[in-house]
Amino acid sequence: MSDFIHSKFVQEMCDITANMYRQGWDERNGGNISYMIDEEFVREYFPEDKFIRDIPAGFVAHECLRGKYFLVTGTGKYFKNVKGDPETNLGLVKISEDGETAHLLWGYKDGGRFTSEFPAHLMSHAVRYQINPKNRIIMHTHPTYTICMGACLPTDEKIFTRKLWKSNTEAVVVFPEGVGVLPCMICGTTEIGEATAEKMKQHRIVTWTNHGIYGAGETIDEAFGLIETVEKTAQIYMLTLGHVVNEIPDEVVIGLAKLWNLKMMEGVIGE
Ligand code: 2HA
Ligand code: ZN
Repeated sequence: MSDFIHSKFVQEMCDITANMYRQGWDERNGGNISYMIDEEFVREYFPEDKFIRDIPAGFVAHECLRGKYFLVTGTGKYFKNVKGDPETNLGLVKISEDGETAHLLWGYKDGGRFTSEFPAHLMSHAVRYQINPKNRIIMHTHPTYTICMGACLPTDEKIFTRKLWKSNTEAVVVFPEGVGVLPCMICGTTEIGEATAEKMKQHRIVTWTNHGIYGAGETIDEAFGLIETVEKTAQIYMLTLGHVVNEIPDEVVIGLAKLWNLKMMEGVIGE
């Protein structure tokens, strides 16, 4: 049995947090990630559940998440520091059978706990998991141009999605279901967690106006790929704002979706 710190799960978290920090998205303690890990993989490192301590979940997790294991970034921790000390900056928890407690198996070595956004993550996990049982990742970060774009547009997901689709031909292909948009809200609350999860019923990406973005995926690559494509496109939009001569025509956006046999979010193009 090798040590969990050398598992691919911890390595993936180290690599992605370092990468996201280098993008300039995760200043100070900005951003958080939760990674659902199947029991069969947990057992490779922990033949039985031996808990270090219990942490109140802060809310009641949905039934479909009870007994599940999550590797989660710690509250107040900096993405830039995860790679150098994963055992302090990350924790592996099991959600209790009543959904009210997180049992700690590994990590948070300094006595810490999971991100304050973990309840919001779990609400989104529950929605995405029920839509797609292969969903494993919820990722939150503060990508600069996405935040700029949200500040320059009405908080309307059809308008936001349309601007993205018409700025970069990759956009409709990567997120044909569009981007969910929330207005400016107080983060760390149940309200924003519920509102995000509600949007996650239709979208794998949800922006928080004046704050950042939530992405979901089966893998770290999928969740990150969604976010980086939104961010790259938002950068194109913001750098060309007020100067565009060659906007992507509606028929090209529709043609791309047809070529790849994708179901587009309705009411975005051609109205
Ligand atoms: O974890 O990003 O939204 C810090 C945050 C809160
Ligand atoms: Zn944030």
